[in-house]
Amino acid sequence: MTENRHDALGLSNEDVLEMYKTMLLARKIDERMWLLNRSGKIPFVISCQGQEASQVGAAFALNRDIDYVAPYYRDMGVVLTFGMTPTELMLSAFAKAEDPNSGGRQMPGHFGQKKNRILTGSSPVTTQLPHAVGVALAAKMENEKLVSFVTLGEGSSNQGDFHEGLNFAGVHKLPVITMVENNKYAISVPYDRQVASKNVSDRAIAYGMPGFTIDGNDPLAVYEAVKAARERAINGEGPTLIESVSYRLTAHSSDDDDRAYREREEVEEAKKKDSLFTFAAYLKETGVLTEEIEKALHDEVNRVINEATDYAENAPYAQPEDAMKYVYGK
Ligand SMILES: Cc1ncc(C[n+]2csc(CCOP(=O)(O)OP(=O)(O)O)c2C)c(N)n1
Ligand SMILES: [Mg+2]
Repeated sequence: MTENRHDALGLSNEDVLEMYKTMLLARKIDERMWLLNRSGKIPFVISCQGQEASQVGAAFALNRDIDYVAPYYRDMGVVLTFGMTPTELMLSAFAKAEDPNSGGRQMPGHFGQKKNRILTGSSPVTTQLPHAVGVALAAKMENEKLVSFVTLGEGSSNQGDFHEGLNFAGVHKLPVITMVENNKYAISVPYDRQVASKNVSDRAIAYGMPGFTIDGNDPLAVYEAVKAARERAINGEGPTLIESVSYRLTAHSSDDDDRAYREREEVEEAKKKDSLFTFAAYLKETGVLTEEIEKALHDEVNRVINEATDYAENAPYAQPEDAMKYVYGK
């Protein structure tokens, strides 16, 4: 019998099943989006596949009633955990008027939903980081016991916003957790052509904060790291940099062909560590997930995604005049 690791983290069997279900939901929505894209129904997909464990493990460690998240485009697992629904994600994929992110005016993956404290992001990578630091500054100034959580890719950690934001957070000891989702590529560029240091987390020392590199295929490891970072932040001990290492299982986006720059063997090798399988195996070995529960989860997820797809496909587009809404203030 595999050792039960979730008990020690304060997670019940129901909690870890919920984590698994959210990871499965994210994966299956993503897979459906590729089918819809290839059949000409939606224009673009940017995948979470391979990063679900990082996203869901981290989001579960936050307080979903008070914390703020500034997710990046792959973070379907984060926004699902924070309350965005599969139907809302599909409305965004189909660019329909009811899309909560932008009313169908932005590309998919540009998440933003005020009621769930999901910050609106923009397309230049890493701009979300100073925004998240700003939320943490506001929380500190107003003495609110909450944290701000921001994610980005490892390639994006070379943007100026990363250094400026983290330095400011370190100087002012702000309650912000930065999680770099290192999926080993920035479009076609592999890690060793992007970053000179062994780990992205090595940079934390320069900003006066702790830095950790963790297994991003293990949702429990991610949960543990983010939970500890949250506690430090709430106790006034300041920010943390976490680098969660996994692998991008799909091409960069639906407009990219990754066969041009990486070997199939490498992708096949990475699939052996796919968290959807390894976490399911862990849950089975610890007696949490049975064949019966697994089948019921798959059936439910499929039903939810079918309903979300049908709803979004049949929903109305925005009115042309809505294109100018909220663009300029009055
Ligand atoms: C400032 C800026 N430069 C370039 C781009 C184009 N771009 C979009 S995603 C991307 C790759 C980012 O790689 P990484 O940060 O590792 O994230 P990943 O896509 O691998 O999750 C690039 C270069 C952009 N959106 N913004
Ligand atoms: Mg990357």
